[in-house]
Amino acid sequence: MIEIPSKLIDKLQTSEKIVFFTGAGISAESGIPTFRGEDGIWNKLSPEELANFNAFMKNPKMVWEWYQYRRKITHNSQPNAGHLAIVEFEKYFPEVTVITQNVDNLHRRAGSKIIYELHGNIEKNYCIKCKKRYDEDLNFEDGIPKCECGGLIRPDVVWFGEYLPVDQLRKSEEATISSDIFFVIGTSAVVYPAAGLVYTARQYGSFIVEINIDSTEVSKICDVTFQGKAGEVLPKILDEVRKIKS
Ligand code: BV8
Ligand code: ZN
Repeated sequence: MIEIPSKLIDKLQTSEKIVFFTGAGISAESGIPTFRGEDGIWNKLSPEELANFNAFMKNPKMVWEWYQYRRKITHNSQPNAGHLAIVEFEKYFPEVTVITQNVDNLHRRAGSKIIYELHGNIEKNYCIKCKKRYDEDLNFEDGIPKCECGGLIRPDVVWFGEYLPVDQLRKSEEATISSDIFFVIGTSAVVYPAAGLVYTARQYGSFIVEINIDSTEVSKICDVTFQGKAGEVLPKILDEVRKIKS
């Protein structure tokens, strides 16, 4: 039975600006494996071997196979009750912002209006030589998509050692600073600078609510922590919001 603490109910009553900061855990119930859980994709191959530029230049075919595998999973997956509950919040609060570390496009497919993608989007690609964008289907001749200029095409995601898109990070920081409630959902909060947003939220006095099946690096600085699945807890909090706002 999921209990909503009264201090969260009080906060929901008076809040206007809500931020949902999400990680791979919110897409787990859509069938997309997380990175570091027991079924995590990085248990077999480490992130250093796959999600970085040198790995890509050394073995573009292997890295492309990994992204094509993940792209197939995301194409066959649907937004789950957690993504959809976040969209419903937009009916009850004047400002709802999604800041996601996920590249699976599920918040967009669920219908969220304001989304900042800190680590890129698996549906997008660009040529590393001339930067031409290739966001439609790619043609894989010998397993590696090539640009008309002859350059290698890569997924438009942020790899380790790469900078996050400056405008997405700046807008995420602004939304975090002015947020009344900052939800941290389905993230192990070990990857920076994204995870730093939780500390920014705390520094500026946001009410921080964690939803995770485990405890994490940031659990101790949250005002409320739900030990549960995002797809179950978020709809329960939404029910509470409907009661308050009706
Ligand atoms: C940067 C790519 C500046 C896309 C990802 C050495 C050199 C350079 C940088 C560093 C360095 N050492 C450290 C760093 C910083 C590094 C970093 O933070 N490393 C960590 C691992 C120590 N960061 C960077 O490199 C960043 N760039 O710093 O640039 C710079 C530039 C040059 C030189 C120096 C510095 C770039 C970070 C982005 C990396 N790219 N992905 C892709 O292929 O996906 S990170 C990868 O991890 C994903 O993007 C993912 O989003 C992110 C975080 O993982 P989570 O989303 O939290 O997922 P995880 O599996 O970990 O956890 C899932 C959680 O869900 C769990 O807690 C689980 O309990 C929970 N859960 C499961 N099921 C459910 C659930 N919760 C609720 N309900 C459920 N049903
Ligand atoms: Zn090119």
